[in-house]
Amino acid sequence: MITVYGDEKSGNCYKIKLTLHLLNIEYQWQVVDLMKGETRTSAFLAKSPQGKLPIIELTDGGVLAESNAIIGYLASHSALIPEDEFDKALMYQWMFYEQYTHEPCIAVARFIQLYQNMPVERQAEYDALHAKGEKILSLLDQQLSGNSFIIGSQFTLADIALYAYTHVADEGGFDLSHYDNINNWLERVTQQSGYVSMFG
Ligand SMILES: N[C@@H](CCC(=O)N[C@@H](CS)C(=O)NCC(=O)O)C(=O)O
Repeated sequence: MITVYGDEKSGNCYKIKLTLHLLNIEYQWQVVDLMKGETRTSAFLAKSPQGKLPIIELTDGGVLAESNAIIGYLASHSALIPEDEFDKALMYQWMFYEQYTHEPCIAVARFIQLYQNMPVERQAEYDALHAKGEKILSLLDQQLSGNSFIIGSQFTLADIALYAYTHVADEGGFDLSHYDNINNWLERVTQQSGYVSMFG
């Protein structure tokens, strides 16, 4: 059975859980509390030299890191990855966008607010992330105008990757109420067969 090492509040870890549930794959979840320094222990670093969550460990001992690589592995040959090569590339385009632009902004603002409880020394950074974050959310809202899902009519890994931190963006101080397309899309994601919530 696959073992997931993860922190329940982490959106990157939630991507793995959501994908496993959508695909009805059995797994066990090993809690690693990053706020207690459990990603820095020698036992964890032996599995994950970067000291980052999530990772998965396979029965043959293989370990995989990076949330979007993990969901790509789990979803191989499933309908979560388009067969059409251009659509597949569009899916990757949005998954790279999530990692390089969306996550470092939305997730970091959420980390400062939710995990760290707004330390004064990070206020300026938090404010700057908010200015960037509104642009990112506007772009996402625009992409979803006329599209049921991120790349069009098909629900793919790009939706899972972007859903993870968008649906909890309010915990980073973002007001999603005026992003109608995002809200309709968030709702559509919850209607996917096998959907599980972050703490479900
Ligand atoms: N690009 C990585 C990001 C991994 C990452 O930053 N993980 C955070 C939790 S969401 C972590 O483990 N932080 C612990 C630390 O930096 O000590 C991914 O998508 O998996």
